[in-house]
Amino acid sequence: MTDQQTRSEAPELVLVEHPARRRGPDGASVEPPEPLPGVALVTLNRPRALNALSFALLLRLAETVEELDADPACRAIVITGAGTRAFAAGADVAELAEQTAESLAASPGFRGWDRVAAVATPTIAAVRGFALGGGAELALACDMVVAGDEATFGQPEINLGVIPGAGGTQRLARAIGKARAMELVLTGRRVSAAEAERLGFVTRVVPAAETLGAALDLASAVAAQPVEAVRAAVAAVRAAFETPLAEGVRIERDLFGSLFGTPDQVEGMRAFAERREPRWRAPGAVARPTDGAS
Ligand code: CO8
Repeated sequence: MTDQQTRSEAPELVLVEHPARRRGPDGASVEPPEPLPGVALVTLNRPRALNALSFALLLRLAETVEELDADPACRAIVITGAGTRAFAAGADVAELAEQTAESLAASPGFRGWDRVAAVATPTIAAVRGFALGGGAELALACDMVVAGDEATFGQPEINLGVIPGAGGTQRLARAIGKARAMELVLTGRRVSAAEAERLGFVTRVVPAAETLGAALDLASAVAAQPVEAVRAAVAAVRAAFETPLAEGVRIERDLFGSLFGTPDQVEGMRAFAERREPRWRAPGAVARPTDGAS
């Protein structure tokens, strides 16, 4: 992928910056530009509709993260929304209003969230403004969430006569517990970034203008770690969401074992013995320990 690459079919729906550039405290790229090796930035780009997730946008998003996931030079993905008002205000309600049970069942739309959640590369949502409905579900589908202090999360679907349909009832319940998830889903109440952090589905809250920069810095820190161990850790922690405890512990043990004999395991333990910093392998084609593990 090239810097600021877009696709010809729908050039404005999703933007890609790979490698991403470091941002300053105002959210602007630092000068001179400083590429962050291994970090990709994916921007939902329908700011006038508060980045509402139309079927076309979801498809493009899923394709984009999967392409990045297949690129060995990409070691962490940040997903954000264009503009300052919203990460994403949900699925596109105008489009949803025209659906039937049958058309939805046949639609690949739901798979957009699943496909983002399934990539082996760690993902970070950088949330400013509204993350509602499918937007909150997209943040929940990411591995970590960095939120601006004015961000607002919520599952307002009940106010539309429906329920969360992109994993919200499941991922939210697992992230914050049944009683709290039930209240948010049944009332549609919005929560602030501070409350979301207290509830446990936001990794970190930062001043709004610093959101993207903080998410990119976090991604950069992850991208600098040994890649096979990162992917194993991602798969193991995700397994905690997907499996009973005993099965998750078994998956963790298998992944732990799979790292022994890898160059970075040998280097990491040798560096410890020699009291020096480890020198991890540069990004490149490596086996993916997540295969079949999550
Ligand atoms: N879909 C489509 N357009 C939207 C959406 C949306 N979810 N949210 C905002 N917009 C549009 C508005 O229509 C408006 O467009 P226009 O200027 O052309 O009229 C523009 O964005 C700006 O919005 P507002 O004027 O409403 O801005 P406000 O600041 O007054 O309000 C809110 C901001 C509170 C975020 C408000 O826009 C709102 O409530 N939006 C809808 C939130 C919502 O209900 N989200 C849940 C949608 S359902 C869902 O996500 C289900 C997910 C599972 C689906 C699975 C499908 C396969």
